[in-house]
Amino acid sequence: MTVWKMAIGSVATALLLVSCGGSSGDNGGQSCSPTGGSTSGTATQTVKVVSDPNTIGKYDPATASAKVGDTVAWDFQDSTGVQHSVSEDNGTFESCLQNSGAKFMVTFSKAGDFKYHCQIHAQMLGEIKVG
Ligand SMILES: [Cu+2]
Repeated sequence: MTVWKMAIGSVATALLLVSCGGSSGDNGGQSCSPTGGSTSGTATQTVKVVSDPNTIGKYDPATASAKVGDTVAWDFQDSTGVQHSVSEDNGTFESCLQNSGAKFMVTFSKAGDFKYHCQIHAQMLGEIKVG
């Protein structure tokens, strides 16, 4: 985590000022800074972020399992032009709103069930079970 904080050092102050904790999705992503992940790396598995006629968007698969040390990539592929985010319920990771074509990768260093959602679509829910 220390390395990541150094990487975003220049925006850390802004992050604190707006307190974008990612817990409730309080804005349109304008002042959101991604945290807890990266945009490049080697993933052990991929979750697609795609459109869905009933829920406006969905994670595919919605539930995935991983081992400690695995890296999960979210591949933003909503061809309808709608933005989505990957926001862990407790703020462990936060992609902020992204357009199709973006990637967000998270390496899980401890076991647990990591539930996440989309900032702007309440019905978009996903979970990574790490064990
Ligand atoms: Cu969404």
